[in-house]
Amino acid sequence: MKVKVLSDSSCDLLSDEKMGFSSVPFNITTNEKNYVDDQNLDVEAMINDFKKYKGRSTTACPGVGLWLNEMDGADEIYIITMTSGISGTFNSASIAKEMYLEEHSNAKIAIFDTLSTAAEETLVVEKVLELIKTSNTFEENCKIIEDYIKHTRLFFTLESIKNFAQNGRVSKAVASLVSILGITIFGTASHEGTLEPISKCMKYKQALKSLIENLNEAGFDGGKVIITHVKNENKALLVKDEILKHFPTSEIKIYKARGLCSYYAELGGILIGVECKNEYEKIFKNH
Ligand code: X90
Repeated sequence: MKVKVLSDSSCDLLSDEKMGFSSVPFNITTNEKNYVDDQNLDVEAMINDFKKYKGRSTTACPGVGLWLNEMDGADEIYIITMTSGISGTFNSASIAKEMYLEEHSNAKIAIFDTLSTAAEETLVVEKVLELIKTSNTFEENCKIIEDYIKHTRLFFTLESIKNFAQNGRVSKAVASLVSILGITIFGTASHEGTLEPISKCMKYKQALKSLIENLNEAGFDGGKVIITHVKNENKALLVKDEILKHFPTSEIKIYKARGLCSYYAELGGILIGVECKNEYEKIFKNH
C-alpha cells in the first residue's frame, strides 16, 4: 500500500521521496521574473532581487494539476495546506482530491487546513510523517491530526508587511501599519487564519516579552517548537534562548523560510510554531 503526505511550499520542508513527502510549489512573480518555490529555487538570490525590485509582484497557489501529479497512484493521502483564510491552496487541493477519487475510488484522502503557515504548518507535517510510521489506521491518524491542529499556534515578528498589503491580503487597518518604519509587528495567526497583529514594538526585547506572555496564555509548557526565519538566524537564536529560559524543556528546531514565506514575511521575519495545551478555536470560513 502506498501512502503519501503532501503539502504546499509554505511548509519549510522540501520533497523527500524516502519519507513519502512531496512539496507542491507556489509561484512568486514580478514584472521581470517568475520564481517557482521548489527545491531548485535559490531563496537567497530571490531575497536579494527583491531588495532592489521596486515594481509590483504577486503570488499564485499551486494549481490542481500539480497536486494531482504528486498524488502519484497512492492509496492513502494526507494533504496539509496553508491557511484558506488568505490563500486558494486549500481550495485547489480539494478539487484535486475530488478528481483523484473519480479515478481511484478506493483511495483515502484527507485534507487538513492549518489556518496557518510556515512553522506551524511544518509542525503538522512532521507530526503526520511520524504518524504514518505507526501501525495506526488512516482514520485513527486523521483524528489525531485534527486534534493536533487545534493545539498548535503561530506567532511571528515582522519588520515589514509591504508585500502582504500590496497583495490585498490584510485589512486596511493592518495595512496602515506598514507605513511605520523601524517597528516590529508582533502577531499571531487569527482563529480564521488571517494575520492578526498583537502589538507594535520599537525594540525586539518588547516583542520577546509579548511572545512569552502569549505562550503562557496559550498554555504552552515546553513542547515542540519550530522557528522559521527569513535570513535572520541571529534573531531566531535569540527567540530560541528566550523560550528556553522560560520553558527549559522545549524542543526547538530552526528552519530557513522557503520562497513564499520569505516573500510575505520579508527580510528579517520570524515565525514561531508551538504545541500548546489550550485548544485554539479554528474557524473554517471558506469550505
Ligand atoms: O498566492 C497565494 O495563494 C499566497 C497567499 C498568501 C500567503 C501568505 C504567506 C504568509 C507568510 C507571513 C506572516 C504570518 C501571517 C499569518 C497568517 C496565517 C508568513
